[in-house]
Amino acid sequence: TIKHTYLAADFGGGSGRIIAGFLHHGKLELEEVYRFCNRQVKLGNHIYWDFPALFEDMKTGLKLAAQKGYAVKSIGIDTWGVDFGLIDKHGNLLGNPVCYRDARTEGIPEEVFKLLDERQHYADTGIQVMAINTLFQLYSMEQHQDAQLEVARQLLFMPDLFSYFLTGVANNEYCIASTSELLDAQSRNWSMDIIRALGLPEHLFGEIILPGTIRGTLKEDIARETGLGIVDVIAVGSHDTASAVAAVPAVESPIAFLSSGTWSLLGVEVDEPILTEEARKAQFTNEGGVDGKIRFLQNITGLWILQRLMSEWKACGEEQNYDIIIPQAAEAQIATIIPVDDATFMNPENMENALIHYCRHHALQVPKNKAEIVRCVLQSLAFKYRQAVEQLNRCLPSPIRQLNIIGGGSQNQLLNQLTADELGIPVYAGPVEATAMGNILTQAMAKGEIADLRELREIVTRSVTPQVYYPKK
Ligand code: ADP
Ligand code: LRH
Repeated sequence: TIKHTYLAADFGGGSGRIIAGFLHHGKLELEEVYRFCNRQVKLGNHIYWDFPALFEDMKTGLKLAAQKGYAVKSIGIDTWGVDFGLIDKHGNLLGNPVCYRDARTEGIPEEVFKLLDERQHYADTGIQVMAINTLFQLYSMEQHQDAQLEVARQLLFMPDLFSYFLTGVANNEYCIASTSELLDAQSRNWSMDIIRALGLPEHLFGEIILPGTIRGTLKEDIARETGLGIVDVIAVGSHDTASAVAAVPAVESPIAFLSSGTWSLLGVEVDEPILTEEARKAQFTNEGGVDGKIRFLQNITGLWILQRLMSEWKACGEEQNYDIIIPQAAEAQIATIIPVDDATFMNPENMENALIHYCRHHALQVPKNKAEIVRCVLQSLAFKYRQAVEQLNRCLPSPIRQLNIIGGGSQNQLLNQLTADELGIPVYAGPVEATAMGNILTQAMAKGEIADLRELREIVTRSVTPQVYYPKK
């Protein structure tokens, strides 16, 4: 029998994957078709993403799906936030996208807020000021008279860029555009006032399209090369966190989530942006969601620290396994809490050295082995989540009563339990591939198979069984 399939291309900070989704009898079944590494590449003075390799990896996954004989209805793409590529007048990519961890934005927010009033800026955009945001990357390029910026015709965020090279259609999806810090939170369109105040080229910013819009069809050469034929490419919540939040298996209001991967995105879904001084001071952001929703959340350094430690330890010759190290960390005893968002941990040459150095310099008990290091990182994350939830609750009419943890990090049983213990509320863990689910089901919504976000979440709820963790203390 022919299997009708939606394909999600999901690019996270740590890995990318092509996932096939089959929707029948109101349930969604997933199959991982292909997974590949997403690496930061240091070249000269900058850190880049390897866009050509990622594009090739995506095509490999699409080919594999075609070889399986699936009848592919459409493809949706989501990626991490804030990064972008610039296109020239011939439609060529001007350079490899620079990674948000690059040092080019150091000190740039301070420069920008000589031109813009920081309070007013938050009231306008509703976005948590982070140096990694597109606004600061662009302003840094502008300040350095970057040659690419001078000749660029259009800016495409990562999911827009992948879609563009698949279809030839160049536009900007709303959810990912909201991570730029250049949208007006109310009109949900470009803030031309900010763009002009910073002297950025106005023509870079294209048409904003909403999740559920058909971007175009595969270009003929790609259709042939992949063997997929002429298939629609649909704009989904193309910021990975937007797709993940769409697939939270809950319908209670407000939906409280922790999207746990390279980053920890902790917040609630609301109908309108919260643009108060309290929200600004608590460093909450209002990012665009699927079906007109707003994701009111805090960007917290997440499992990045652990990811880096694991890859450093692996580079020392020993294969690393979460299923071994996490139970060891559960047995370890160390009181140290580090501030996970400290700049030290943003992109150190060596994460283990950075962590040990931090402890020594702050008179904290220094972890003696891997298990203690992992324990220290996980309890520091849980501690940070508690602070974030306390701040979140102050911005809401009533405190959240449960937290849904989704994404790869929801497999971390120790972190789930520590989080429940810190927050004093039940934690529901899963699904692991929430992002792919949200991506796929938003395509199904565009194709008329699903009516709205509520129905989308009912399908997720029917398809997965989250693990519950109750607070022990
Ligand atoms: P991203 O989309 O940002 O790349 P993911 O949602 O794929 O992130 O989550 C990746 C994280 O999931 C890893 O950093 C790791 O901490 C965690 N993880 C992956 N596999 C496991 C596992 N088997 N057990 C516990 N944690 C895991
Ligand atoms: C998580 C994420 C997060 C931020 C960061 C840059 O993958 O998308 O929401 O935007 O990457």
